[in-house]
Amino acid sequence: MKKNIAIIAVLLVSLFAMSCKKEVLPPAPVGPLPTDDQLRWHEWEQYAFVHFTVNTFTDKEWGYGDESPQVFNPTDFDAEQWAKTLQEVGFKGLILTCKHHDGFCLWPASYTEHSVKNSPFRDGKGDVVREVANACKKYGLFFGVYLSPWDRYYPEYGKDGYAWYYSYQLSELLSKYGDIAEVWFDGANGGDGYYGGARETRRIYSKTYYPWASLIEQIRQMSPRTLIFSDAGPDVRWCGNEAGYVGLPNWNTISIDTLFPGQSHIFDLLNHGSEDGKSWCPAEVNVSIRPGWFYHASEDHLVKQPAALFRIYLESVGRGSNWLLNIPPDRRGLFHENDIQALKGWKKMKDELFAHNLAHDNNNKVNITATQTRGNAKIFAPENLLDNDKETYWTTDDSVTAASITLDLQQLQTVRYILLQEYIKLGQRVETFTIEAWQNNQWIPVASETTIGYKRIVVLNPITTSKIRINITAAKACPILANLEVY
Ligand code: FUL
Repeated sequence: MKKNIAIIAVLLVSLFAMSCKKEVLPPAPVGPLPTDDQLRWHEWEQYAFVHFTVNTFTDKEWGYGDESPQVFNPTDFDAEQWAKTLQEVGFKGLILTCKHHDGFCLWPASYTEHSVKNSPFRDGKGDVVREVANACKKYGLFFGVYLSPWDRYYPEYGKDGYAWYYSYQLSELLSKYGDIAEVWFDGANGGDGYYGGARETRRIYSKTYYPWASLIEQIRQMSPRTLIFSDAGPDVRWCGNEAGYVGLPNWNTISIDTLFPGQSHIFDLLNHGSEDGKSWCPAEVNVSIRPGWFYHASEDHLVKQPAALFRIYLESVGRGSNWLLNIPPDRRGLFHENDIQALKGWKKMKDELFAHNLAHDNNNKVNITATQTRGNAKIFAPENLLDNDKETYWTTDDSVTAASITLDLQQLQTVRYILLQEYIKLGQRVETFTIEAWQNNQWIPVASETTIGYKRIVVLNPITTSKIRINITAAKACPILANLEVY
């Protein structure tokens, strides 16, 4: 009896002690944070840009604005062919040039005759924007719009009467075509143009000529979930080049109050972002699958091949940005066979290289450990890096900004890629990290890197090893990692 009482007393005391034990709290957020819509944006990773207008038929890159709407005459237009192709290769959406610099509108826009309504397309009754928006919906893709601020057709461009016209066009696109996921504001402003017959050079200062603040406000009012892209964000920024890469380091933060669309000389800043930036404004990498943005038959043999596309993927998505790949339809109004073949080749290559995640190999019972875990709590343990759940993570105590994770693969494997993801909901933190591989009873350095962000794919010289060690060497605050994959 006495013995039983003693056991019960011990149990009660330990239960009491356990309940008194302080709950280990998650780290506090650091720096600017992504909004829910920006988090959704990060998950898109790759999507298509579609440049299509009179230029497709005049073989130009920049229409002057004097093109007859009659030239716009795709013989076999099929937006579903675009959407189906994109869906098959894992692209998440499409952004269409509803109006490029030439001012020709792909929808029957009000207050202008310069549109599809005066073209032979569907006998002047067609609406390319509608057909593309519907095709996207059918194939589960998001739809976004590019509306060139520069308009080489419109007589009032460069004068006072343009702002309302542009804002009206924006309202048509935002109100008639269902959900608009992203609005793309181009920073290009070349100067000369047709301008209703004036045929002259009109220079504007982008910062003050376009009413950016009220245009942004208009989008927020009409379509609060639409993300706004420009050189200056506010939601997504340009990556500073059209060559298909974002820089290293790549910070998702930048001070957008110092930027405006159409600025020059800030390419480097856009390419890298800034660690102490005051806004979350990640970079989007826009690049064309062909040398030009519009279709030219003469470039049919210059379509980027799967290996080139894969490299761009690694240098955009693999560096924590999104990839906006332009695929220009031809004069039939279809994606060209060569472009489709290249896209499918890229998909196959990516799927094969990332087919087998060595860090998730259950048969081998991989083992993961960390030099430090926040409060020694299970909810913050390194195992969270391997559980396929982006909401769970490994993190350390607040005082720790350098720590290592070791992944024991339990057998020799050849490793080529290491994929890491930060838990960006609590801010981008990691400044530098290194990777080592276990060989001949010692750790061999195999990579020395900077930022991680939403996703980082580190390309290694293939190395045969049984253990990988990731050392976070500096961070803005305690590191928080949500995912680790090894290929
Ligand atoms: C540039 C434009 O001038 C090109 O024609 C193209 O639209 C590209 C995406 O942006 O600024």
